[in-house]
Amino acid sequence: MSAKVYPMSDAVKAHARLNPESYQEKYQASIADPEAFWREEGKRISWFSPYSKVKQTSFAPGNIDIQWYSDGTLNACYNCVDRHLPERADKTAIIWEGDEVDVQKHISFRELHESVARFANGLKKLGVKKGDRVAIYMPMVPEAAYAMLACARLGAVHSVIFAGFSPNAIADRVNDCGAKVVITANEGRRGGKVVPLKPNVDKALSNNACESIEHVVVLKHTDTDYPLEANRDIWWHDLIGDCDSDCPPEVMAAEDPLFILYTSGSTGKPKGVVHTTGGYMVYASMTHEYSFDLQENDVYWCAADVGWITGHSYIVYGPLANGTTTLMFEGVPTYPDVSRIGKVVDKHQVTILYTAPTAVRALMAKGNAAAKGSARDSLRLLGSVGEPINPEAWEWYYETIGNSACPVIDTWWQTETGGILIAPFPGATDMKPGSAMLPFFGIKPKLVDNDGKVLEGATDGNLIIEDSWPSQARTLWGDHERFEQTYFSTYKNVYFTGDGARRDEDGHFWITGRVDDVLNVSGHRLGTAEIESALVAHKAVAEAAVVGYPHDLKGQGIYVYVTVVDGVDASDDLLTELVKWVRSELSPIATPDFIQWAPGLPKTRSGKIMRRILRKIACNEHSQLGDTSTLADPSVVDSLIENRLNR
Ligand code: 6R9
Repeated sequence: MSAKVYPMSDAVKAHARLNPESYQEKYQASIADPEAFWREEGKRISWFSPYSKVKQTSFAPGNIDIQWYSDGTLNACYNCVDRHLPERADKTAIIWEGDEVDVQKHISFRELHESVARFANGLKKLGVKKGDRVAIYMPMVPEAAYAMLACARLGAVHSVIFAGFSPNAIADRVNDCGAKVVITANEGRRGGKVVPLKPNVDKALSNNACESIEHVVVLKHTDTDYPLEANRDIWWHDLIGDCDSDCPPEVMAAEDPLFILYTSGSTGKPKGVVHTTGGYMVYASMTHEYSFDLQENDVYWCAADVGWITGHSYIVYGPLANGTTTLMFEGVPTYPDVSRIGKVVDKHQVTILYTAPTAVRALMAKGNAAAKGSARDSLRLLGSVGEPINPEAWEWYYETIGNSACPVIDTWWQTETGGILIAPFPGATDMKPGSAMLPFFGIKPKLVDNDGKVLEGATDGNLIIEDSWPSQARTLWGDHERFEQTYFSTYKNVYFTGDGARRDEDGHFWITGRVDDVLNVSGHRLGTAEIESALVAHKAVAEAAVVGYPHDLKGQGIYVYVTVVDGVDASDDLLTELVKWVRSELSPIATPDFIQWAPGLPKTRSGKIMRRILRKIACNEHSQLGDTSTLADPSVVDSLIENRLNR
């Protein structure tokens, strides 16, 4: 399939900070002399004492050592809050949109400072100090951001645990990092449902399962009362009752950890990805500014959850470091109905909307209902993150949500990268639906074959990054060896992303998905994402997931799970049609061997399809599914097993 090219609109080009030449110039400069480039860019952050060192990084086997700005001192909270007080005290820092339609709050930078500093003083009373770990298990409310920033203010290392995780997952994470305090809420709200958070924390801590925990701080977000355990639990409002807002930010070294964020790997045990302070702040702030072509009066909405890296870098740290008005949304795009996103955009006059392909497809499945009741003409720019966006969804997002007037910035990055590494640049690049396009400044992506040989020109390959960048993860908490093993041992002296990618004739990158999701069918390499993309392009298909299974003749066969659009009959005729469709859309090599109708797909709570489970079912190994506790809805698995086709 040859790619359709969408030019950046003249409106974007007219004010964008980059054009094709200036992008090239700046990129070349960043590669030619990273030391000089990042020495200059580091100044976007306020330092208590300046750095003289800039880049001290080694990817050498046995000596993975990543340090940036190591002799500078700063405080991340100061950068997100205090430094804006002279110019932006009355500017809205956070717009909070509640789960219910008519619930919202506006918090100015002055109010943000007050709330964060008071809460930091509260944590201090509980004995939290520099270097301590604090777990945050909160709904999407402003207090979640206050909690993160308060930790940063004290130099405590936060570890946000997504509010959809189960008690076991909480306990694992708390124990791995030895957290002293858990900050939670009695309940959260999501899509009209109440989510019990405090009871989950109680379960996680029961039977002394988390010995490091000394205190639990509970925000009263709904009216429900839960019993507090004496000497352990305290209400948020009681904790801050007698605290004032005088709380000097702790002086932190650039390489002091800012947070730990757990992410899943190929093995069962979650990895505690560690990000430090200086380089992370420089890179989060810079990418947020350039990738979204930030303007002072933007109302910026990243619809992710603070439980994920996207929420860390692009709801809290990046935007607030840049003095941006950032919108936090408690709910889901489909509640009360699919018109919600558009209505929130209109209500708050959102100019930048950053969300995930899975959300786009959920809206797209309902036809044009998502666009009803809103004009969305305040929007200037759209962003996408989290998985490859299939061209069909891209085009729908562009045309229907963005009124064909806003560029779609498809940002490729990872928990481990801390910030965006590959994306189109407003003003500087055109857009190709499905392509993340070009590297950010200072990023050297390369494609290698399975032996690590660097491949040139238009080709497929494994995506590696040749050199360090400031917001790169420094280690895995307590397990530097696993850090090296996971990211620096498949290919020596480079960072291995775990993703596959294609570079086209124009040098643009197309992420094909995790390398373990790439199939080899009769010696032909096929991205599961490519096949899924072809399927989703069919009007009857709402969502599709493709996995491989061992096939006697072809090496791997193609097993497809399809969710049809509401109201469509999952008939035998449609099945035949879809097989034909994939053959013609993609290639006869990609002919599905099995297509199973899936009323629902097993997804993590962040919306990622858990292919591991689908693979097991496709391989007829459903008795060994492993851990399914992190699924949003574990019940979909049973029905998939019951109706499996490869028996
Ligand atoms: C930010 C985030 C990382 C993995 C990554 C890749 C996939 C993320 C993508 C994308 C294609 C994009 N991914 N963004 N694939 N295009 N724009 O999602 O971090 O949760 O750690 O996931 O997600 O496979 O390796 P994380």
